[in-house]
Amino acid sequence: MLNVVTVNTNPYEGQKPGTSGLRKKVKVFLQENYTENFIQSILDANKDSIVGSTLVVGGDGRYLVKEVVHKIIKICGANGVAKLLIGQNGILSTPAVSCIIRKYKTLGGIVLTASHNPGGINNDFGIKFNCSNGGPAPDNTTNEIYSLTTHIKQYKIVPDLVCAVDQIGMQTFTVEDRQFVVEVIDPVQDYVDYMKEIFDFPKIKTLIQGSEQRPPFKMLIDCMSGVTGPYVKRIFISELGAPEGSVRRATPLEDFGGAHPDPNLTYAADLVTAVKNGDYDFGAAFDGDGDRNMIIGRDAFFVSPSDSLAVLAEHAQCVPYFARRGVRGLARSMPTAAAVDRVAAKHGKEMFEVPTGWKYFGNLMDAGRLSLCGEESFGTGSDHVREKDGVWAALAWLSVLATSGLSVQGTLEAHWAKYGRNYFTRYDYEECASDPCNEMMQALEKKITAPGFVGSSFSSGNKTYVVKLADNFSYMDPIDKSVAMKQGLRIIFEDGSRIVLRLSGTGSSGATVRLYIDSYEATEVRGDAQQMLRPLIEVALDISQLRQYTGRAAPTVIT
Ligand code: G16
Repeated sequence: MLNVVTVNTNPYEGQKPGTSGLRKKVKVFLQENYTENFIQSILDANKDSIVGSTLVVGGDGRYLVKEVVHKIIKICGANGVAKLLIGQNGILSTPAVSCIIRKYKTLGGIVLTASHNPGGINNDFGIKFNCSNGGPAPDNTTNEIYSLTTHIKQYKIVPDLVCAVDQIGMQTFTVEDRQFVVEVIDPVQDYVDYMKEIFDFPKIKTLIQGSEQRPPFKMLIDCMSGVTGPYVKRIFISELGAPEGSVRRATPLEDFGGAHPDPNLTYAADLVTAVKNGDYDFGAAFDGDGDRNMIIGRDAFFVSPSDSLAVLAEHAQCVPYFARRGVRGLARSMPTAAAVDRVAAKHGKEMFEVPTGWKYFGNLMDAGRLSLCGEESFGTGSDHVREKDGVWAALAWLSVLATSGLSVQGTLEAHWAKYGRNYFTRYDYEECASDPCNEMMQALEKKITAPGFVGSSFSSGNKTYVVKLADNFSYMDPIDKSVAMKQGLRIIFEDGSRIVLRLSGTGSSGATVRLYIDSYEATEVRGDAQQMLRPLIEVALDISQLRQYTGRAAPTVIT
């Protein structure tokens, strides 16, 4: 029999979850009781249902995941949790956690990831709680967790509980007078089974392997040394018959091989170069925890995440899951370009604009009003789970291409010819000093909400923009009527162009400023997004005084 020990502790400041969980430097989590406090607070926030419950636990394989899995086992055992479902060696992608929570109807799950942020002893770690719907906890739950961290005095632990998380199978422990079960599961099986229900694997296999009508479709998938490696190998190589060489960086590494596991043009530049210089029809990259994706075509033709969502919405019927169930509403986060809005309007679907953060899609999906959604931050997904899902997005694209016979570029060009094109760019200024950035946001909010700003005009190049609306975006959830305030400063012009500024909620130190520019051209004007948007970018830099406040002449990342 194992004993429960109650340990006295003191609160730490700053354990406030951001856009998606608590993300800090590893060394912050290594402070005495820091991690224990946060885990106990998660369990306490669920105090009415924690005893006798089942939770899912897993992470993206980054530095500290294994140690924290062991802490979670010991703390959950002490708090009366009946059962944990844990990915072997603590590995589970974020969408797989969501899938498993839903499939086994658990109380929720604890996800160990800092997503696309770098890993290793000197980099980032994160802990996130997902609820019984499989999605990231909503604001009221994360606020409750945070509040508990501010006055925690004790946590409970079973110090002598030793569990082999490398062995698949059931392990039962007697903790005082209770049975506590830890089931170590194959991290990929449930997820792969689900993908086979959602997609037509034989059809995608024929695309990849080629047929009498079509040569083999060549692709290169970059797992960026994150968690998706085992999922990608099982799905694309074992199930869909892609050649071994179709996959790169497919072994999860604690430090992602020193790389920044964020699938964008800057941090996945290796993939872009390889596809550009090689003979590939398709390229995809996924982030550390497998929820983000980047899609490129032959010659590294880039698909912006906003366009990716619009294309998948337009061709949703190519995916058997949607063909069977139909498509309800569509949604995007506020800064995401409005390409999908046009698809929704054309097909008569409800369209939602939510704040940045996947958690805001959950209620709409649970209420049966939302099927397909996405974010400019390389997130695309559907109501099959309650997280964005990188591998799902790649399979959805292959389903579209297998049906149409078009190339990636051909698909986009056909889409723009039909709907016009939203040009979009995002400028990231990473790890700036926090104070001047906060001052900048305050000053800008004051400026754009002052009388007379609406109706004023700004000129740059040969363009003049007249302000139609300017505010700090707030959102009322149509289902539970909860309100999220101050979700980003936006300036909308008469022609529908938009400038959006917000501070990132996923960084672990300093402030990251994100500037988003979205502009629509109804007729087919061919041009590079950076060139097309130059006048509006200049207007944005001028109104915000961003260069002056941040001291940065240029952004860290341009998407
Ligand atoms: C998280 C959320 C996303 C959101 C993103 C925004 O992504 O899950 O829904 O779009 O943060 O990040 P930021 O606040 O930095 O702009 P992830 O992939 O880090 O979990």
